[in-house]
Amino acid sequence: QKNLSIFYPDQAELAKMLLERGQSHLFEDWPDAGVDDDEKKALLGQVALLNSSYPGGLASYIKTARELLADSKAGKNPFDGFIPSVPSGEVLTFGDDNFIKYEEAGVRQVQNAAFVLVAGGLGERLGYNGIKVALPMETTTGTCFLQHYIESILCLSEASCGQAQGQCRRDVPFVIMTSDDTHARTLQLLESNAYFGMKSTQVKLLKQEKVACLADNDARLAIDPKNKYRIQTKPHGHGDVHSLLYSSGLLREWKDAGLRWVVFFQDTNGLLFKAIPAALGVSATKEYHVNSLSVPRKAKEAIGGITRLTHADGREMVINVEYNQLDPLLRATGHPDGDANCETGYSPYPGNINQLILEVGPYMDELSKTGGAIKEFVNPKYKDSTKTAFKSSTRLECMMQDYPKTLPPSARVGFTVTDPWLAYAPVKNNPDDAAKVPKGNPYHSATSGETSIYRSNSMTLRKAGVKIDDPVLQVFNGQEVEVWSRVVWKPKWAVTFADVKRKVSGSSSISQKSTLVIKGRNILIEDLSLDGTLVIDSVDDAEVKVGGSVQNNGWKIESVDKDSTALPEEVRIRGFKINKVEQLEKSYSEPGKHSLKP
Ligand code: UGB
Repeated sequence: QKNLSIFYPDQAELAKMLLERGQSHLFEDWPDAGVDDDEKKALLGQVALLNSSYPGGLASYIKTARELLADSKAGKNPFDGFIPSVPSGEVLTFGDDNFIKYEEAGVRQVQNAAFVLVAGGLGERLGYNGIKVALPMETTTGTCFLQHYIESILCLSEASCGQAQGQCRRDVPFVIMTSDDTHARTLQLLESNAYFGMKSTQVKLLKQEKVACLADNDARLAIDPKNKYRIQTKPHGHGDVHSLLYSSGLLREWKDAGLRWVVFFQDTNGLLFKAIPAALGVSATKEYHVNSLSVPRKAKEAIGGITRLTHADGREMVINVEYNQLDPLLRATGHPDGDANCETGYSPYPGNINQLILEVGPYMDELSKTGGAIKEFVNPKYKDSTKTAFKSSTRLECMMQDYPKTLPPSARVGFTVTDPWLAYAPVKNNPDDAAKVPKGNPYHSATSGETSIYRSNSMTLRKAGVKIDDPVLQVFNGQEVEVWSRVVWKPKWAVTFADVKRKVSGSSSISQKSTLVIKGRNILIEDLSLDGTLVIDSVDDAEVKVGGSVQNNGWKIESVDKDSTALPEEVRIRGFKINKVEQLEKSYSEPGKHSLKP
């Protein structure tokens, strides 16, 4: 009370609100006014930020926290009364007529879409010191994730309006959600690379704030152990993206501009754009309000399972059940084997990869009601079975894929499943944890992230008629992976399977030891026999026919020691490096028709 006089009126109001909600401990043992006043005001400044960045403010946060902590203490099952079953969705087979039809429909929709990357996570599981979007997606070219994402969006939007970039009806908006952990470095990556070719005005960074930590079951806010005038904070989860899009006014802007789709994606999936056009096509054709892109999931794989939940009272929803909850839910509802593979070798529940496509109109309507608040959860680690004290402070969390939980039954919520190799290769696990992944399950590591890109590209070329050797098995950082020919192309060469098919003809072959890097736009592969490395580039208005026989010592993929500090972290976490021994490298800088036939 005696300190209230030092605060501005709005700060004093906030302090009173906290006192009324059982938070007097925050102000306990404070010296009299006149001592540490700046620090005391700084605490209230922090409280104001925590209050304004949470839908409903801190009062609502504390109320929800008390309810969820009570449920957790009582051992209440969040799925109480719900029976899980396998939902049906649109299953795509890469390259067949249906896939191509959806891809075409999806490309047409891109100019009506906004893209949103959630990149606020630091990636504790990966243990990498930089931001994940700056990691090379593959080390053949060293292209980082963010560059690939931006180039893919630009090329898709160009394909969508059928005109050169800059002449499109509008620039497709691209939003990146950052956090204190990633914001400055993401901005720096963009600025030092001229936004990878995107207009800086096209890119918006929205920073998520952390939320207050909770010290006990009464939801008393935890004091920062390093500073008694601060509340300890932790990330609230990727679900914040919805309230940020709403509170920033961007969603309204997009709706007013006539945009129809918001496409969400995560930080380290080098394959995601392979399936985005087809998934957008599914959204448009089926008029889905929510479309969740998914892949066949191995039992126990650390990705959520898309599940139909049916309640005795008639409620029903198709929703992600997070990987740590699927097994207990199944066991509690008559599936004694829990999270297990079925006869296909995969879990019957499709795997959620958090690539969501939401239709703007219904999304805006929903957020106008909720303010973007997403159903939260709390996961306290208790000291003992009495569940009266925590080992360390906890906080409320939310996930972006829980958005449909508040939707009415009339909402059209669907999902699209793609081939397992096509669209998902995240980089999430550090080498030691990845090496412990059960045999046959994806590693989700830097090693598998990169080798999966070569596999996906090689299989795509195979589907387009190129003869590609089978892969060999190799072990890097304790993980056995298939090593395919290192085939990489820039999005401007191909963003759809139709692009690949148009640019590949005749009878071509690529040996397993080979590397093919295609950088130019109009490179036509025709009767090429590659056994070595070929890197080919051209200006946009050149057309280059590439054929004949290319043979050289190529680029070799070589094991490295993950503990060798002489190597950069980006290399160590994948357990191999590319030794560039010999290559044929050609670049065509003049417009017109060219031919390469060594
Ligand atoms: N992220 C944020 O932007 N802010 C945050 O506060 C936290 C994360 P993780 P997770 O597809 O592989 C999700 O940590 O949460 C960003 C789904 O819940 O990599 O364990 C972060 O930068 C799961 O169902 O994943 O699991 C990153 O881009 C499954 O789909 C993204 O959020 C799984 O991803 C995901 O964060 C998956």
